[in-house]
Amino acid sequence: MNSEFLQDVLAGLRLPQKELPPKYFYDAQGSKYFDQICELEEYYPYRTELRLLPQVGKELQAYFREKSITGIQLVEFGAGSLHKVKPILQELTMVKQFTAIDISGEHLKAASAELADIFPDLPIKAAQGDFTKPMQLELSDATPMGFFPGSTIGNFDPDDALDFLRNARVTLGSGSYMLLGVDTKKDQQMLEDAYDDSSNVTARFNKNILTRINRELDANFDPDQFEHVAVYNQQLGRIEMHLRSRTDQQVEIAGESFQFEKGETIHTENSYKYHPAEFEQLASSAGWTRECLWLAPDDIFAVMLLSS
Ligand code: AVI
Repeated sequence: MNSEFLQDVLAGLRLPQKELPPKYFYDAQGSKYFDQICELEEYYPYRTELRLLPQVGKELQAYFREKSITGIQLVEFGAGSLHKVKPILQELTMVKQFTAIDISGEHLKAASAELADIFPDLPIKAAQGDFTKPMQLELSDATPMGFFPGSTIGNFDPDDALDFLRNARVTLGSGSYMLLGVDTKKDQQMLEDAYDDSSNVTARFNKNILTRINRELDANFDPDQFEHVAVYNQQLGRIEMHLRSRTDQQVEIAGESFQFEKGETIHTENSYKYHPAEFEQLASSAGWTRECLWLAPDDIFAVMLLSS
């Protein structure tokens, strides 16, 4: 049994507002559900950012040329399936080396091999590790640029986002750049629909964490007895996902009992949304300066270039 997973689950469910860390969504099934989410009509962030990236890559090439920068080493944080880096690599031809960092070594190896088929002349390195902490990477003398797409930074609480941005500066070193995808504040209905889609894929993604706990931690959740909830918390500027108990019930996990009252929730994820100026302020507290900003039509998604 994975003891860190068990300890995190027990600690989260002992809190007055029960919670589970969202990083545990992503077992093999959860990652498949997430890929399905990215295909949904309602989930605008994935396709909106992907459509913006060819233009971003093209303009970055001109931007760096103007600064007499001739070589970039690109470092993707939390690289996952490496879909987003392709349009950047296609346009930003001055990338001399690409390093992908991810917690899951297996996934990373497969995705890196696929990328190597498309860009056979590009040196590609896969670094397994916790990218939220400072890391020692083998960097060449080309200018480092971090890449953190998908608005994954929105899944960190603002304090953790600040820590990540500070640590990324340490990992990338002085004179580095950072390219980030940030989901913006917008119409509440559009936000809530993106996290509570009509085909219930996000509901399955959310409940899958209970199935995973049952399988890996000797627990007896009945996922059908929980309901998927996604609400926009206006005050905190975040979508919150919860699992709401449909009834009074008791669940056993590795010998410990947990009581749920009807209507009580387990808070499973936050997805923070930022006005570009708000995010710029956060980045500046971590020592980064905003250099460029690309906005999707109707400002529904932002991509930002920061310099250290
Ligand atoms: C990975 N992350 C940026 C997604 C998001 O939009 O916060 C995770 C997600 N949760 C539900 N749908 C998508």
